[in-house]
Amino acid sequence: MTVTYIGLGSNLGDSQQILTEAVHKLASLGAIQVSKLYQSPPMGPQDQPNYLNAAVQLITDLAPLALLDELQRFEQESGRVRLRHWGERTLDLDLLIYGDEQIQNERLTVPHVGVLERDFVLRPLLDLDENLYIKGQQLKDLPILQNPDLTVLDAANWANL
Ligand code: A4P
Ligand code: MG
Repeated sequence: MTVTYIGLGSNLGDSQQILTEAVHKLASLGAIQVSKLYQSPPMGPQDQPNYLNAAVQLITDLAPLALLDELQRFEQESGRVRLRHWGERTLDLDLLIYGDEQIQNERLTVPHVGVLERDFVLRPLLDLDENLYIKGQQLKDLPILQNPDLTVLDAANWANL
C-alpha cells in the first residue's frame, strides 16, 4: 500500500461534474480523501477559461506506471483531446506524489514538476495533509501560499462521496 496524491484540473465542459466523476473513478483504485474544490486563473495561455482544481489522496496497491495508465484512461474517458501545452482540457490528472519515491523515466516524473510553484496544487494538497513535505521542503512554509491566487468554490462534500 502506498500513499499517493493526485492533482485534478478541468477548464472545459461541466468541470465540477467532470471532477466529481473523476473522484468516483479514483475511489475504485483504493481508499481516498478529497480536498476542497478551488477555482484558479489559468497558468499558461491566458485566452482560456479559469480552472477548477482539487487533489485526492489515494492509498493504493498499484505501481506508479499502472496508476498512470489508469489516470490516462480516466482522462480519455472524459473526452480529453490534446489541444496545446498548458492549454484547455476537460480533465487533467497528475500523479503529484507517490509515497516518498522519486521517479524519472520516459512517462513519469514524480514528484510532478512544478508542484512547489503552483498554488492551485499546493493549497488542495495541504487540505489533505498540512504537514506534507516534498524533497525535504515543508509545503505549508512556501512563500507562494501567502498570496494564493485561487478561491474556494466548495469546502463541503462537493464530490458527493
Ligand atoms: N507525465 C510525466 N510525469 C507525470 C506525472 N507525474 N503525472 C507525462 C502525470 N503525467 C506525467 O501530459 C504530458 C505527459 O506528462 C503525459 O504523457 C505523461 O506521460 P499532458 O497532460 O498530456 O500534457 P501537457 O498539458 O502538455 O502538460 P501537463 O504536464 O499536463 O501540464 P500541467 O503541468 O499539468 O499543467 N492552470 C490552472 N489554474 N490550473 C491547472 O490545473 N493545468 C495546466 C496543465 C495548465 N494551467 C493550469 C492548470
Ligand atoms: Mg497532465
